[in-house]
Amino acid sequence: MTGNRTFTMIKPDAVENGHIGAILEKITGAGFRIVAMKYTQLSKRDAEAFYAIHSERPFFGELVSFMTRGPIVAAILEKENAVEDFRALIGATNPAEAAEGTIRKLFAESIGENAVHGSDSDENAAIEGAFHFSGREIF
Ligand code: RTP
Ligand code: MG
Repeated sequence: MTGNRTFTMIKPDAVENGHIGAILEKITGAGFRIVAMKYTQLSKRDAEAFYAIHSERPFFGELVSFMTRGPIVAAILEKENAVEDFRALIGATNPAEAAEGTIRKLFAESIGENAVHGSDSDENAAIEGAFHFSGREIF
């Protein structure tokens, strides 16, 4: 039932700023169940592979160095309509444009350092979840 799952990362800026607990509270408070979770750090190779779709964009180098500069929390979340509902919960890519009460509005600093990732489709949610977790780590 891939339609019921999404993948997220709490990015290095939010970890550095001490927002892990508050962000997890927002996520579980919105009705998402954590089915997999780890505290880890991406290597340059990991980040380049994860964000390969953006490799031609002008911000790619900045994105890879940001995403590798410190630890992240990676998680798979389960809820009805997970992908769309989670994108609504995190808000627009640019926190300046994110709706009030969204995670990016509350905790993000800039369009590049924007606190959280959320998968943009069911297909990518499955790919991204499998990138970080083996079957034994998903509950
Ligand atoms: P995400 O994939 O992290 O959930 O973010 P998103 O869908 O809202 O945005 P996307 O277009 O997929 O961009 C991926 C990440 O790249 C960084 N970015 N920097 N400097 C810039 O103009 C810029 N634009 C995007 C952000 O970290 C964004 O979340
Ligand atoms: Mg995206």
